[in-house]
Amino acid sequence: MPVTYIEGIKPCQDAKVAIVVSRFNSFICERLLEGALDTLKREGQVSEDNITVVRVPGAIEIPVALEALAQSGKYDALIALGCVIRGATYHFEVVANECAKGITQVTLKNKVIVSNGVLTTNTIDEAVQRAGSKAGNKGSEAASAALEMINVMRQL
Ligand code: INI
Repeated sequence: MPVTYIEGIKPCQDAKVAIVVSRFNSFICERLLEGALDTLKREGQVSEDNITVVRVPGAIEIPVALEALAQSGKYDALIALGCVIRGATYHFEVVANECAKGITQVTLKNKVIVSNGVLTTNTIDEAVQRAGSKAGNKGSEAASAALEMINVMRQL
């Protein structure tokens, strides 16, 4: 018996994708959004008509918006984009952990792909590095993972 391999390619022209992006630290989050949109369109060949962007105040609000989008049943994948910076808040752990926990809950409860592009960094400089400079663009990576997973899930 040959081994069965299930793996995803990236192009996904018919995919419907929603992105939830935080306004907090918007100078970083907007770069993540640019990266995600570029990857969805260029790598995934996803039509602009099939992409929805939802803006929320901060990382804490990301999971509830994801939950509503997941419940709508309209999307093949969701992408979460945000930025939590340790130096900027005393409740870094609360914001970062609750956001991450909520994202995992939404994806497992609804069996919908939620790609996590929420940066959690020690400094603003680390965030800048991951938002389109020397450490790449986490939004683009999240979009790429979403595309791959859409094609994986369609085979499962
Ligand atoms: N939200 C973020 O997305 N990033 C942060 O770094 C942050 N800090 O520093 O506090 C942050 N706080 C706001 C939070 O996400 C909620 O919007 C707010 O608490 C209202 O519910």
